[in-house]
Parts: sequence; structure tokens; C-alpha cells
Amino acid sequence: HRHHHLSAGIIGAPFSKGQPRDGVDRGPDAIRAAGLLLKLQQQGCAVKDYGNLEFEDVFEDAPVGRVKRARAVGGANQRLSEAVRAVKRDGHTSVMLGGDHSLAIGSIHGHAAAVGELGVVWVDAHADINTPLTTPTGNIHGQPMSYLLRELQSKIPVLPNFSWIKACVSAKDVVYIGLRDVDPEEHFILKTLGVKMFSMSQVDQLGVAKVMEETCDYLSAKVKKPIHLSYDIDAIDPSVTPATGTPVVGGLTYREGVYITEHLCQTGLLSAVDLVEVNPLRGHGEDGVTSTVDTAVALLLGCFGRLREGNHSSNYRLPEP
Ligand code: 6HN
Ligand code: MN
Ligand code: MN
Ligand code: MN
Repeated sequence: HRHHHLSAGIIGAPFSKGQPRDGVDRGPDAIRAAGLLLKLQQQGCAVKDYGNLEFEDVFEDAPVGRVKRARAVGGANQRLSEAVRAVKRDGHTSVMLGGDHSLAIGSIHGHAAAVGELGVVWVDAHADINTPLTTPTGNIHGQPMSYLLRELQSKIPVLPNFSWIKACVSAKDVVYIGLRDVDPEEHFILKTLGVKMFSMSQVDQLGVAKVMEETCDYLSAKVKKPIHLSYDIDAIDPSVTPATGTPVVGGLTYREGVYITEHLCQTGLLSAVDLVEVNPLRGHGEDGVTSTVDTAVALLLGCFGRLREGNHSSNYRLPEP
């Protein structure tokens, strides 16, 4: 079996303060309750669950300019960065279960601290690249990429609990997939920096198979760097994954969403995965939550070798009569 060597180190990050809605902190436990660990083990993946991170309460966290809850977000991500670094040191593929997408700051930072230069695949309806000065909402889940990209650091003001962050990603090493709700300021940034992106228009035009082929060719054109997949569940169409804080119509189908993970797994370069923005308190009832959480699990199984054609282990032998 091609993927028997894979091992997943799972970090729960029950954190919601990068955005205003309750419930996204329940994502990690909802995804575990849907059987993630057992299903990974059943497909031959070794699993270590590092449990849920605990985040310090921050009592005074007044907005800094437009930015909301900077101290809480900065502190939580510092902790997450250290946790991801430890998971990578232990030799696992890191799996960060969010929580909101502000957690990509710590996850990518810790991953880069452990392994060096990364290719980042950001699958999302949104670009999450607002700076503290362009953000229309103040929510840091719409900003994580701005803190991580080297090219934007001259545009980032000082924020409390953010001084530990070292920009560790180059614009040329990022690919976006699934974009369909990009703020004008974000669009300016993406175009100015020449960031590679496959919006939903390109997914429509090229098909997901070509998008993934071009994504991997682009990221591995010079050197093969470890890949960090940051998967926002709102990339998938809200008819499938309604239990999320900022749903946007016209998203990826379940099949396109899973194909992305299958393809990235086959590169052998997938080194860390974020699965964020699952909010079990959204999504109009139980069926919507189940569908969202089950899709999140399917995406993660795809990251660890599950193929829709079926799988079998390399030591399987047919029973003799
Ligand atoms: N997400 N562009 C909007 C903002 O607030 O900056 C929406 C961000 C959504 C973030 O879904 O992770
Ligand atoms: Mn999003
Ligand atoms: Mn996002
Ligand atoms: Mn396999």
C-alpha cells in the first residue's frame, strides 16, 4: 500500500476569536466525533492525537485600529505555532482542526519553522489577505496571509501579541483555489504581488483536474518544497457544507473538493493540513451540520491516501479455500 508510511499528528484548536460567531471553537470535537481517527487508522494511517490546545483568556482586548481581538489571536497562534513545530519534529503530517482561519498564522508559521520554505495551497471562497489597514470587518480570519507573506511586511502595523510572528512565505509559493468573494483591496494585493490563483471562474474554465495539475507544476517548478494545505470548509458549496460562518454561493462541489486532497496526497509532498471554519452551531439544523462535518472528514481522509476507487493494504492476501 502506497501510503502505509503516512502518519497524522492531530492538533485540535478550539478557537473562535478571529471572527465574531460562536461555535467554530466546537469544530475539532465535531470532526473527531464523526470518526476521523478511526477512519484514518482503518485506511492504514498511523495517528497520534495531540488533543485540544488550551488558550489563555484575554480580559482586555480592545480593538487596535480596525483589528478585533488582536491579543487573543496573537497569543493563541503563538501556542499553535509551537504545537505544529512539535508535531513536525515528531515526524508526522500535521493536521490542525480549527477553529477559525486566523489559526493559519500559527499553523503555517510553526510548519515553516520546522521544515523551512513551504508551498502553500489555500483552498477558500476568500483570500484572507486583508492587512490590518484594509480589513473591512476587523476580523483576523480575513487577514492571516498578510502576516505570513514577506512581501507585505512593510504594510503591517505593530499589534499586541504579534511581535513573535516572522513572515515566512513568499508570494510566489502560494496558490489559491476556489476564490469567489474577494474584497477590492485584496484583489489589488493579489494582482500586485502576482499571486497564483484559481478562482471559481478558472475551476469552471479548466476543470479541477487541470487546476490541480497546474497547481502542482507551479509549486514544484524549481524545487520540491513541502506543501501546506490550508482548507477553509467554506470553499465547498454551502449546499454541501452550510455549517460555516461566512458561506458563499457557487462553491466547489463535494467531488471537486475531495479531488484536490487526493491529488495533493499523491504528490507525496503534503506536510501539514489545516481544516478550518467548521461551525456546528451554524447551518440550519442537524442535517446541515452532519453534511458539513462528514465532508470535512472526507477531505482529511483524501489527504491521507483514501481513493474513491478503493484502497487495500500491501500485505493483503486473498483467503485460500
Ligand atoms: N474566512 N474578506 C472578509 C473579511 O472579513 O476580511 C471575509 C473573510 C472571511 C474569512 O472565511 O476565513
Ligand atoms: Mn473563507
Ligand atoms: Mn478562510
Ligand atoms: Mn493508498
